[in-house]
Amino acid sequence: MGVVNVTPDSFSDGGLFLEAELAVARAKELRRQGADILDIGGESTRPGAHPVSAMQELDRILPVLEDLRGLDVPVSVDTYKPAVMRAALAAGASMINDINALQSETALNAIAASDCAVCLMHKRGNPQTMQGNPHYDDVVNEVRAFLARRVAECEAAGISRSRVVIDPGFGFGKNSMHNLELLRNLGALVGLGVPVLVGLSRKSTLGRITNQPVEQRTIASVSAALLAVQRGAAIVRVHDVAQTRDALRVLGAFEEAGFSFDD
Ligand code: HH2
Repeated sequence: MGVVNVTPDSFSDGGLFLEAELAVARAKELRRQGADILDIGGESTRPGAHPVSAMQELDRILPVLEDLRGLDVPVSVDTYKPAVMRAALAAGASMINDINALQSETALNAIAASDCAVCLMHKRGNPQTMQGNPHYDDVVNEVRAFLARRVAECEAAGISRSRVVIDPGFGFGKNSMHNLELLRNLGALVGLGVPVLVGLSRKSTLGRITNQPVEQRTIASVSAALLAVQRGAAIVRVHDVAQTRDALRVLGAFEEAGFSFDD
């Protein structure tokens, strides 16, 4: 999944693709580089970000969606607002990526009324507050239980499991240790039986580990994506598509050759 942020303030590519033409060109470039899904976002959710109105978000993403209609790749929209979900689906999006796991009022209805795919992400708190000393007794089990509950709520609302993807929400109310624990135990989420999406690309945990600024985190991000896929992630949400694709090709070739990591 290749990320295109149509925002002025995203932590890694804020302001680069705010013009619709630039965002569309970036989306097409990521497609050429091998993205199987494009994720378009019109509001930053980095720690400390300020929310924008549904109208502002739509002003940013609708021209991009219109232009991407007919491209040979599914388009996802990163939003937690039901009004944006509805308009994005009407404009051709086929997936909604919701960092709020469809907990906003009427979000379940908006998705149930369509046949789109949906990503349910775990987070603790909101972007303004979420990095203020997050605490868990058992991060893996707490995140797992939350996601299992949200998948069940979706099913009860008429959204079949076959449309659902889950995501532990790296960095959303989690410190570096929580993130690493979740990555190491990704199998606990894979065991829920729906595809798992992982978004670690360029995140501050990788900055802390490598001591690199956000624009120098490609190698760390590719390494994290590889670890995630080895542990069962079905989708990795990344900014550096070409580099990630090559790494995943090596892993794919290794696995196809019949070796395993126990060899
Ligand atoms: N991370 C970000 C945004 N959306 N969605 C999912 N499902 N999982 C994630 O880990 C995730 C996400 C944050 O990254 P980015 O979009 O690059 O930055 P910003 O929120 O500042 O636009």
